[in-house]
Amino acid sequence: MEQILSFVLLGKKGAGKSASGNTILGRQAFISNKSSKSVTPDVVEESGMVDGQQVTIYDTPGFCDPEMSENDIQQMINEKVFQKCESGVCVFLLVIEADSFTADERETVKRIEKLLGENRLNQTWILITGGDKLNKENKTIKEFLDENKSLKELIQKYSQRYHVFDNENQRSSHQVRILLTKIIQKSLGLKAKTLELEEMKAEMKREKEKRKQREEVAERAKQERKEREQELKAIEEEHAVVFLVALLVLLLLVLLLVLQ
Ligand SMILES: Nc1nc2c(ncn2[C@@H]2O[C@H](COP(=O)(O)OP(=O)(O)OP(=O)(O)O)[C@@H](O)[C@H]2O)c(=O)[nH]1
Ligand SMILES: [Mg+2]
Repeated sequence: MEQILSFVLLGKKGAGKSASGNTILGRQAFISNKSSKSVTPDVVEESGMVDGQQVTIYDTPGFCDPEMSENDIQQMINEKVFQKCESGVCVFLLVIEADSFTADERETVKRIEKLLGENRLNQTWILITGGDKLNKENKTIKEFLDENKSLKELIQKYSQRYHVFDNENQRSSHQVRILLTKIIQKSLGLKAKTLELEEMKAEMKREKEKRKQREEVAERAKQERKEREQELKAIEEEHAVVFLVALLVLLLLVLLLVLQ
């Protein structure tokens, strides 16, 4: 692709927009940290080469910041983003944290969709941050989405245009390459079937391994239960023998006493 590819990071305050921008560029281009107010108060533009592709990223202030009016944010994005980036290929990344998709977050999505308007929606992708947290919980993205039906529905509405980022692992260029390939292939009108298939296969493999692990644990528990039952049975039998011997001795003593 010859043209500059622009990414516009949009989302709720603290969703991980700036961190995702850093992951894409592979450097600390944007300030990212936990704060009660918006860490990014203005639109910040940074560029770089990503996987041989010239990329420009527009990081935007978070929605739902009590210190910024929504009109201000909308006006800012209109002037500093839409008017600039749309001369080339512009992709909007709707950043959502891999956590429960609350009513508040759903409302933010609606506002962003309104800001983007119908025309830009098919250039919009959902970027789920916190992939590391899912990994720690040993949860696949499929399992996570099954637990969060409204997010799953949102992804369906976006024709499965979504990707998961682990911003804790910003050196992993693989996750960026997959995102880029998916986007480039889709924007060229090709389907990213190969990659989707690759991801699906990897996901199926992970699920299979997890199922196998669960079966092994269940089998071990079954084996241990069986062993415990056998031990108990052996102890019971031992007790029965001791009891019988004691009874015999007692009878013998009684007999001896009677005979005397
Ligand atoms: N564990 C984990 N933490 C993340 C991830 N992405 C972002 N964070 C953390 O989430 C916090 C907020 O990230 P930012 O990148 O500053 O979020 P933002 O959306 O730019 O926030 P504003 O600019 O305030 O709107 C930071 O502490 C990040 O380290 C991720 O993938 N995994
Ligand atoms: Mg930010």
